[in-house]
Amino acid sequence: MRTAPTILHLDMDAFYASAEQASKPSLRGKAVIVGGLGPRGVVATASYEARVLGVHSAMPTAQARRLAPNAAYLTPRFTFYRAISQQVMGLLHAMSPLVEPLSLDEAFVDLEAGGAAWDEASARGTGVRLRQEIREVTGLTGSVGLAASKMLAKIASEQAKPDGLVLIEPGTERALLGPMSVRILPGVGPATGDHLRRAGITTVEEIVEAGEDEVVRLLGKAHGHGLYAMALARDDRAVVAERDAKSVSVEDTYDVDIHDRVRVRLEVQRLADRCVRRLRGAGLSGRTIVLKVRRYDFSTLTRSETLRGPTDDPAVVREAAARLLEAVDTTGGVRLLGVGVSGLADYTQEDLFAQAAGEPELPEEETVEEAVPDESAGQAVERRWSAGHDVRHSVYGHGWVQGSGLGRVTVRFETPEDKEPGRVRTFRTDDPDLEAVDPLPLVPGGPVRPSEAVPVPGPGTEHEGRAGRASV
Ligand code: TTP
Ligand code: MG
Ligand code: MG
Repeated sequence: MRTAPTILHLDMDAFYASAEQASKPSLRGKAVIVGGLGPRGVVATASYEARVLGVHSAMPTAQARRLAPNAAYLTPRFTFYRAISQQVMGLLHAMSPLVEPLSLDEAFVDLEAGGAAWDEASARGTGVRLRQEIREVTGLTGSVGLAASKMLAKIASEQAKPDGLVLIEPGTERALLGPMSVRILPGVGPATGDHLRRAGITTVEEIVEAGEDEVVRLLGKAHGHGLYAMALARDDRAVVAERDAKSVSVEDTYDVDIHDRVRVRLEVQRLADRCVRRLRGAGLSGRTIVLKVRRYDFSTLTRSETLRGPTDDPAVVREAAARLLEAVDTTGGVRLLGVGVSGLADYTQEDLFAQAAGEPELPEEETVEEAVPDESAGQAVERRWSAGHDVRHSVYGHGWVQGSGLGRVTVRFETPEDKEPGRVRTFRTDDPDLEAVDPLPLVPGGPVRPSEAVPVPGPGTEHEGRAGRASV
């Protein structure tokens, strides 16, 4: 293990909610909840003002409404968040060639690889500068952890939240970890935590005291050894640049195009099962499920869904692939289908026992739909305006949808540059002066859309796909 705290972990603060607050002056300092707003919706995230009221990610939105009835409830705008994410990742890439993104708002950076830092002082200076740059470029705050290993860097950024920086001095790791809950260790989710607790182990120290043999007896060989090493703060995992991340995938080309939707579904299920067999065979699990479809006209598309944690559970992969397929039009016929899993983890899963991976991400961006003729009735269906999405009125200018229903839509007219909350006006949902538009940049001149198509880790182009182990 290295002796200087030169592994940096960055995580943006209340990412989706902060982006919305930066975008909408009237919501700054207020409880903001971003998530699915339908009856079965879940909270994606809550602003820190809403967390005080007990609202948190993955909570049913209905429950959040009881806890925070006066909060602003918004549907997510993934394209907007992705654009901000790219700006942040760009700053990280400028520091080092070794950047390992974990999600839109989170990444590890090896500062030594870029020569950006070599000791404690230079590491701290780099972290401080990064936080300033993020604020200047995106208008948002991110928290930084610095340590000699990935595990500790991530713990440090968690401690730094919100809007802070924590550096863990090499040599102090074990003393720091000892009294912490076992849940702090990667690979210990609720189920593994319970399992250990029933054996009388609740803190990291108690794992060490129990001894390696006992931990292996409780959790099995692969995970037991790994977890015991983590408890001793031994974590040699390297920061792996995105381009080195491997995927496992399988695909089939059909002699005759498949037209039958039921058959297409069946094939996707079979491919999902085959993909999981390979994944397991390589001792891997992954977070991102990818579906590839080549249509009769050779147009090829990939769709992907990132789960909460890595999985190698066939049911989870099958369900995700089926969900992705639902969004793909296959009416003209299908020549090729593929299923892949990427975002691979090779030593541990989010939760060894529970595999909390079944949670789907929120559905792709709900966009404001233009009037669509209702074929059955021959009438126009009411235009739908999603809460939180940006609009433009030909007279009043730029604003966002505060709410809609009963044929009315309420818009607050304000832009990210405004210092004061803007005015609210109500219109008929079919008002021709009102149109859906892209969000405005948070910082003047900044982008609002991802600069290029986000590379989707797709199933390999080789015949049977690739299988590989993320290099460690
Ligand atoms: P997180 O980094 O876990 O959370 P956060 O950025 O909202 O808050 P903080 O880091 O300050 O604790 O997740 C990043 C984004 O990912 C989050 O803003 C929304 C999304 N997300 C979900 O959609 N569902 C979830 O269950 C979680 C945890 C996050
Ligand atoms: Mg975050
Ligand atoms: Mg995060």
